[in-house]
Amino acid sequence: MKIPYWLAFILLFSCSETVENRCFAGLKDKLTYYQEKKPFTIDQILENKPDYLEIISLKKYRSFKQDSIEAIHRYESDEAQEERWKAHQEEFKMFKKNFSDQFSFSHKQQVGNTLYALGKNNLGFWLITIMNNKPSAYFLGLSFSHYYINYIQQKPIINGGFLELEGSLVKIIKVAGLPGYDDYSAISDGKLFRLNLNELTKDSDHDGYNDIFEKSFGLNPESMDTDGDGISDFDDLNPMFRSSKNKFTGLYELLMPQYADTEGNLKKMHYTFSVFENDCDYFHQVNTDYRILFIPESDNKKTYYVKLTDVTSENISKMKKDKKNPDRFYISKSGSSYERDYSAEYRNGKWKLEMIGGIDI
Ligand SMILES: [Ca+2]
Ligand SMILES: [Ca+2]
Ligand SMILES: [Ca+2]
Repeated sequence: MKIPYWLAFILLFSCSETVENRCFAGLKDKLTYYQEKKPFTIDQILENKPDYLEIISLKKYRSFKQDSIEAIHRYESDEAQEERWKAHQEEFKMFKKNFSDQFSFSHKQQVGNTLYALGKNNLGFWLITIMNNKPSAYFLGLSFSHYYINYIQQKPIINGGFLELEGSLVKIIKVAGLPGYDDYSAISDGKLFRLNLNELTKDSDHDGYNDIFEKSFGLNPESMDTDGDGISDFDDLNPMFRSSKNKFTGLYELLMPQYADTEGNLKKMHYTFSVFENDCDYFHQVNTDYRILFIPESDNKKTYYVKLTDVTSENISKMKKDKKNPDRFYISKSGSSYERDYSAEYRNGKWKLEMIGGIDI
């Protein structure tokens, strides 16, 4: 099909976004409010499930309700809870030693020289292995918006060449008046999630992150160094974009959450990421002392995984220019329960931040 010249011109023009409009909000820009997405139906989940996942219906199973109620131990005494905590610490000692607090662990199993466990963190589920003292973690790519994995499973999770997890298909229900709080309900109970271990552990570029992880978050599974800055994806604290130093990276660095890291452990935490949804090039170029990933703002640029799964916890907005003072900008920072609005003025090579508003939910 041939397209007329004038149409080609319009298409070209509308596609070429500039740093200017990726980083600075125009006066005409309306505030975008969080829009709740309609949960998937069972059919939609099954149609969209990853290729490497097989979902089998079980005849005998623990229901979502039974499993989630028993996992809470709500009516247990303090002593019993402490006992349970100690036993868990002991059982997962080897995993804590190798991964510190990067995951919550469950489902331990030993096969030959390899220790297995299921790990969960803010990004999702992981298969954790310690093979001859070498620790690894493989991202499952199963969104917790759709997949619930039982806390208690009688059968071993590793069976032949497969990872087999019992659970349910679920949907998230937002609880009114409790922002950031998700409640789940099962839409189909009694499922066995079966993943081929070879596919799950595949790391085509040998950088230490499995292909599923890289594809889920928009890293390059075929390149050890996605942003080409000479630091491998596994060791790069900002693996998606080259870091740089300028006036505006300085502003974003100032607003990013700060974490205490007295022993320099954050660098070693290869599976702990803070995720920001932002298209601004300056934000992408920040220098950071903990791991970060970025998600595109527009839904059609997002990977399938992050489109479905909310992995962000805090966010920083685009900047807004002051009409009169070229050195003054407005910017906000928000989390699930707060927003802070700042006026930022650049004077003598330094940013001066002043809080000008905000809300607590
Ligand atoms: Ca890789
Ligand atoms: Ca890579
Ligand atoms: Ca790199």
